[in-house]
Amino acid sequence: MSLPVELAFVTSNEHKFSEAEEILKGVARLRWRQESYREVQAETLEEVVREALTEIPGDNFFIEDAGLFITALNGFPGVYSSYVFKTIGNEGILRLLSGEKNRKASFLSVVGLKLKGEMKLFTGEVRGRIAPEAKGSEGFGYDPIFIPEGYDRTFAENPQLKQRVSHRRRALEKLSAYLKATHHF
Ligand code: ITT
Repeated sequence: MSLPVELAFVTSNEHKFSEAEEILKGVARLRWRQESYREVQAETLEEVVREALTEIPGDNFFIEDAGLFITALNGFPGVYSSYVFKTIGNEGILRLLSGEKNRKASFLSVVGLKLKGEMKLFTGEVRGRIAPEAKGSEGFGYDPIFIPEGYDRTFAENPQLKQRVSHRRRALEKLSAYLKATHHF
């Protein structure tokens, strides 16, 4: 029996790395390349990921870019999620939505794989809504204000649920299926 493929996850975010390690258990041996890379200004996560994949040196690694897309704000913060989180944060998002009835939002994840010189993208989405107030202390980023569809607690209150239904889980499941199907492991 062949050993699982060894893959590096290039990310500066330790939470993302532990989520991925858990999801890819048995399919890939994950190594953490704790690096941040330049993200171009683009209108979609796919473009950001494609561009970054061509710039990051090395082979047999993947990256993942995520964003929170809020319907009432026409998809904002979307590709600007990182900057918006650093500047106005969860409280700022809640202020922007104060008095707004439509609280629909989605998390999107785009995983970009470079394996044996070939590039491949996998996407995942989880729909939900923005909570009336920030709740919970697990997870990271926008987790305290995001409630997945069909539930009433935030990702930060229920990390086990996040692991099951998240955008990242869905994108990484596709990566996992690809690795299995192409016998790269
Ligand atoms: P990288 O080094 O992998 O880029 P990052 O933390 O910069 O790590 P992203 O650019 O993908 O990650 O994330 C954009 C923003 O969205 C950032 O502020 C994150 O905190 C937030 N975010 C990403 N995934 C999230 C998740 O699963 N739950 C909550 N917030 C998330």
